[in-house]
Amino acid sequence: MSDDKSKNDADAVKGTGLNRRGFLGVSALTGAVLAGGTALGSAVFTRESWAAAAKDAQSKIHVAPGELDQYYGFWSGGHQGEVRIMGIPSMRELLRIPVFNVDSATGWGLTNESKRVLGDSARFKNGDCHHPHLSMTDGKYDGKYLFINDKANSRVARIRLDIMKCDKMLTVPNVQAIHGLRLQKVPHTKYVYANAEFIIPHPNDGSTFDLQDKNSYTMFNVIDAEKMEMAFQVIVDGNLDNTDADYTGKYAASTCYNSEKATDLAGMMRNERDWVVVFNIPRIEAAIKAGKFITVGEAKSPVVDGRKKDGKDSEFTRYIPVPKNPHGINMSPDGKYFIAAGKLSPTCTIIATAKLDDLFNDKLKDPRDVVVGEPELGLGPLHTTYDGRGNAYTTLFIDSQIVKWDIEEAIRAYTGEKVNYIKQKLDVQYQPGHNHASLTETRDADGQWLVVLCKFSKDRFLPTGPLHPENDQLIDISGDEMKLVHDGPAFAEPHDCVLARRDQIRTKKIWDRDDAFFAETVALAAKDGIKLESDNKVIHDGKKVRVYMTSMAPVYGINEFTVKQGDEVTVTITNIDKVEDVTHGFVMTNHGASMEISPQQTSSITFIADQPGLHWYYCSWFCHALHMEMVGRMLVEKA
Ligand code: RUQ
Ligand code: CUA
Ligand code: CA
Repeated sequence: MSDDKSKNDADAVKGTGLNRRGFLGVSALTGAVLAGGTALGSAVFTRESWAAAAKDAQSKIHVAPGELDQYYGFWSGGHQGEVRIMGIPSMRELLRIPVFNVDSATGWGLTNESKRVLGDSARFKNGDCHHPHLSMTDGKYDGKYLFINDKANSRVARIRLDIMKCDKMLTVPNVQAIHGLRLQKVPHTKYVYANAEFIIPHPNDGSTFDLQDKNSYTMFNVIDAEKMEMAFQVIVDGNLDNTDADYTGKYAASTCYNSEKATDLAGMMRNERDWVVVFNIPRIEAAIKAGKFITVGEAKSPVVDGRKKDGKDSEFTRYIPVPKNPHGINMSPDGKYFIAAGKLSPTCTIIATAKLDDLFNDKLKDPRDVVVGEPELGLGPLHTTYDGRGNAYTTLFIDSQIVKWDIEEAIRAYTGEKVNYIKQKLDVQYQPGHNHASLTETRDADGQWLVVLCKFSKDRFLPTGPLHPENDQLIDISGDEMKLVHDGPAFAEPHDCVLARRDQIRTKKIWDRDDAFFAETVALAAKDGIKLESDNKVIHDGKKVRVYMTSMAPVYGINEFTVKQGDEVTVTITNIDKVEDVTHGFVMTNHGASMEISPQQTSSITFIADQPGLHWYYCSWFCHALHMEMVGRMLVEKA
């Protein structure tokens, strides 16, 4: 098949740097991005050839009406701020989980329960999710949590997978822009590893722009996954981009593209090599236990210094030089290798985890001694994923391709042996960022499906005006050859995704009445002497009015209530329906109040009754033949 073609490409890059896409050198990368990705590689498809391939693929991905998908997909919603649940292989969107955004349907960001989760950061209405990851026990998904970063406002959130709601959120102190996020795999997800991308001065008090000063740095952030509190932070040289963890529980590794500590594009591309930074977690834990840490600013979380001092490594970190502005770093499912993608270099760097102990015990002369391979793959390598059969799949942003390559063969080639480690290059449409093979980041990597998140869709869908959807493509990797089987338009901007087998995710059908998600609301009601499952009562407490009611299709427990203009009204509704899928809503017209109340859930919302008059409230989730009639009225008397 395309082995020869691939080889020619690799040779061409190695040699003259001139091939069919030779006009796009490294310096043109940024140009290509700015020009909206003019570099489409050999992606010359015809409608006819595409249609033929699609017909063959159709049978593979067809999930008939009433049938269920094999896998759950969890997609980041990018700067839309949410997480999306997908079915694979149908690529149908099942549900959205609002996290860092405000959601009108569920009332996320509006209800008291969601505001408690959002905490101080409830003042932000935006977020920028990149990396959703599922908690693990012994390197396998355990179905408990999903964690997601917010680059925009430096947060990390946790989603409970049993109810598919965000239940905790943490603003990481003293850093800017949480980007790379991965989880400890072994023995279990005790820690969330979160990279802060941008270097800032400390204290960041408005007195300087200077990044070269020793008080300007960023940190590697480690969060206690169960408590969702800071465990510790590590000061680093340079900046941090992506991260991953190994299968011993001992090491995490992050890419750094700004070893220059530069402030502009040219400066950030000055060095031929930046770093993969490796963190020795047990050593950091030991230092903190021994009280050998500092704190930064007002935050109480322990901080250790992982920077080099006078050219000497700290005990906590090692800096491995890798080319050039590296981006993704991905642990292979056999636990043997961290593979870092070169981005501005056409290579990936293979780091052997078996050599990391020696690296930290200073038994190696050169940190590059842990590098066992550096295959040339194509232009703009960003992320790598695995099929569990020894193959790696790397996205080539500039080439608009996925390259499939054999890891062990690439390692042999590094020793000088003549092997063609490149197995196939497949055009994708267009400019792929992340890719993700089914269960690839766990011991269960099964090599069935590969999702490719393409940043440009161009001509693949009906035109939608200047703003285009992205294109999330599905590739069958179960055979020897990669086959593109589905195009999926997606709204801004799925950065990354994970796939889990459907038996690994177990959700509740209706809420438990003692669920922690609304426990505080229940406790507040108890103070008013209210039994939420049965009581319908209005309590006037000075300028505060608390309305407690039940909902059961198609009626609210309270049909009308009266308040005074300027009162702060809190409506607390308990859905006493026990029927799966019978969700009610509550919308108070002209007050910006809207929320979901699923079976056996309690939800509450607070607003100011600032407009005298009669205001209808109604159920917003279609629940019954008489759903339209599920209404009530609030009378606001003039102050
Ligand atoms: S990073 S396109 Cu935000 Cu995951 Cu690589
Ligand atoms: Cu209750 Cu619609
Ligand atoms: Ca750089």
